[in-house]
Amino acid sequence: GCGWKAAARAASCVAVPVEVARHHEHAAGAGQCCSAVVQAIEAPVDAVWAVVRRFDRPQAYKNFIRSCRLVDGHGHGDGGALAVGSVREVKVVSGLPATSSRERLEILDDERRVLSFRVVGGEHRLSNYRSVTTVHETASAPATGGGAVVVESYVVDVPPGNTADETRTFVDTIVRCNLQSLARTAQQLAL
Ligand code: A9S
Repeated sequence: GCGWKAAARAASCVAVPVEVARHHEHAAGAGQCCSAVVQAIEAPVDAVWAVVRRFDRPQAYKNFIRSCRLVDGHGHGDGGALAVGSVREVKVVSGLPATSSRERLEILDDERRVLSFRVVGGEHRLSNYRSVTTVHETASAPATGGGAVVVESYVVDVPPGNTADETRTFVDTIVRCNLQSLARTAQQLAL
């Protein structure tokens, strides 16, 4: 069971198709926790998705990431085309209990606007982190040329010495920061 249903209720203005909603239903095993964050964005859905889909450029909106490079898998060495199996290595800004993270692209669905990645290594405390990000269209405000809602859900191991609540608080904070920054980035792009 996961925070997806509560998140969906919070985003009651958006109709999420079942085939997209099911991506947010994480099965958290023993010693894991999961949650979801919802962010409304006053920008066209295409502008938001254009930023989110760039698995090779998370630093475009994730302020905790200093740099990123594709290291492995499909999509590496063929001009950088993004495909499931691509692996990125991100370097983290100082001040966090982490220095790097290695992440594999699990889903990139341009039609339904779904991106998912999984942590496969690195120096940090979020083992087996997996997230799903979906972008949805909302009733458009004419002045802003459209509106979007982003839903980001995740599942992760609870690190040794921490509780599930502490882990959710930590990760929710990072995800909320990322999605607020995504909103600013997409709004700039749409101007
Ligand atoms: O990058 C994301 O989409 C989401 C999160 C929660 C990333 C977390 C992180 O990259 C840090 C920001 C460095 C925090 C990882 C993998 C571990 C951390 O401790």
